[in-house]
Amino acid sequence: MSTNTDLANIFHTMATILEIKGESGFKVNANTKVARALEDLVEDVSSMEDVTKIPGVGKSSATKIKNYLDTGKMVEFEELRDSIPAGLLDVMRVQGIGPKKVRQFWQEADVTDIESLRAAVDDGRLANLPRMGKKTIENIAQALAFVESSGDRTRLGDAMPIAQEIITFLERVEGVTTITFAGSLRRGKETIGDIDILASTENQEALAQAFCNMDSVSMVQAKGETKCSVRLNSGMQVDLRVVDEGQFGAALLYFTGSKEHNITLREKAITQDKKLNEYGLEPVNISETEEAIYQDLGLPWIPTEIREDRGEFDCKRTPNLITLQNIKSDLHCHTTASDGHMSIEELAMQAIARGYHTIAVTDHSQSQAQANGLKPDRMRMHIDAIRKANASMSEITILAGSEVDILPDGTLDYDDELLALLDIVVASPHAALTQSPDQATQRLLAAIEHPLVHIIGHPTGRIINKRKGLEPDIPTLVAAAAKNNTALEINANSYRLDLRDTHVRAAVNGGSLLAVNTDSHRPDDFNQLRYGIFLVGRGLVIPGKCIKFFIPDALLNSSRPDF
Ligand code: DGT
Ligand code: CA
Ligand code: CA
Ligand code: ZN
Repeated sequence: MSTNTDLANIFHTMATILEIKGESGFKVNANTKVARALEDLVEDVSSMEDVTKIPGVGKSSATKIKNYLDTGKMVEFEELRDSIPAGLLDVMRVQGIGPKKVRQFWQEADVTDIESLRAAVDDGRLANLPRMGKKTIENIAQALAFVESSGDRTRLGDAMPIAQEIITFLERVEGVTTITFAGSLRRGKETIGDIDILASTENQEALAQAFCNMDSVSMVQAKGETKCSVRLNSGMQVDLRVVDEGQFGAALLYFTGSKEHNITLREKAITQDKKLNEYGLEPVNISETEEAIYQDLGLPWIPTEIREDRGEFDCKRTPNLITLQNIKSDLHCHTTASDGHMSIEELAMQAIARGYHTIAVTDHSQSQAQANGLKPDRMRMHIDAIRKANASMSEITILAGSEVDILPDGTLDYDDELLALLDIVVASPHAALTQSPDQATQRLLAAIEHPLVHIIGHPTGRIINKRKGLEPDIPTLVAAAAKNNTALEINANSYRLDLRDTHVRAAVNGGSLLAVNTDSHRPDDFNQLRYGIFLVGRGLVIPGKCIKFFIPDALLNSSRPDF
């Protein structure tokens, strides 16, 4: 995570805590404003001479920022965080509970964490609060059950920056020769149980010491020569395993998993009278690296994303997975016209910086009032503005599009006349996400079959660890998408990752097109593409087979790209 993002998160959290504590709106807003400014900031805050140049950053915020840049900590934030019960912020993970409700539940029903919220729901304490309708309680109970069932797993997009920071820090410890992450993180799973780090070093003691003494560690659970386990302030667990350099490949293979992949691999070894474990493959030929071990077992190297024992052993060659460099366009992005934080030009600059040939501006349609969705008249003017920007920038093609709501009954939020003016229509479900599976299937089918729709955006609308989203019949949708040449989106935002890996695989097998998009609202969001790439790999989407999106001709030869 960048320093800008780290700091923005801190200011957002401060705003939330202040609101929970019932502080004035002025104080809350001041922090939110700083957070937003940091998110929008293009340059790295740590390289700025004078942070008061950032809009909204006054003297006192500047002091806090400086404190953080100098020490890696912000005293005021830590004091504020420690002034409320430790589990209170977790309560916000429950969909529909914002700071105001958290405050009410805390003050009036003794809710301090997820567990006490559960108790308050069960014993009727919440229902007895003023202005608390039966429907609201039902919704909270349902959302709470989802949070409870998702357990302690951390989103990939939250775990990855933490792991990278730890590795960057440990790489510099004296004696370390090799260090990398393994486990579900290396496989790019959507959520991570714990972070697994694997290292070789000439000084085990120094590495264990450095690892267990990191600033971010709240508790050391095990500290040995070859294995250490810690819990971080964020709640995540991190395992560090130290292995001999010569056994690194075997250990990396073992600790990357999945367990299911390992078991099948070991069985394959046994049928060849060989023995595979975390220390190596016996009898040993050339088994120092992962590649060599697979080769010794008569297999191609298997990309980490597909090591789930879901058919990967049938690969005759290493599949040629899509990489970040293959992506040359983004077809779902927002500007300040709706709820984005970039102008059309800023969006285009971000795309140019990433070497894209095409960017689509897809702001929200009219029903998304809270996201400042565009009424038809304003949309028409926006289209003109996009075309003007496109004409003035020769380095990139800017498509005029919209992210049009798929209304609960499957109709679209703009009439056909307006949709026909657009180069690209991304149709997405945003509301009524608790519909029955049947209703959801019919709703999405209608959009897939609509002749003016190109892409179905985040088809289920789920939010990882927060909202289950729609549960349509995926095979039905895939078949219809293939037939109608409508692409299904792989939304790369790490809160969404929607379609999910199993759906993507079904879409690939069913022959439908896929579009990996970032749904960017801020400059930093473009970097979420990496999580979409993991998902593309896990779904085995191969270049040329499905993603016609990335071939310039398909996008440039007509004003309405022919997918
Ligand atoms: P997670 O942390 O729940 O997201 O999932 P993983 O896959 O990271 O699992 P974890 O952290 O429990 O263990 C890391 C790797 O170690 C795992 O992917 C495969 C290997 N492993 C762990 N337990 C076993 C086991 O009982 N048998 C085998 N063959 N491998 C195991
Ligand atoms: Ca793990
Ligand atoms: Ca582990
Ligand atoms: Zn969007």
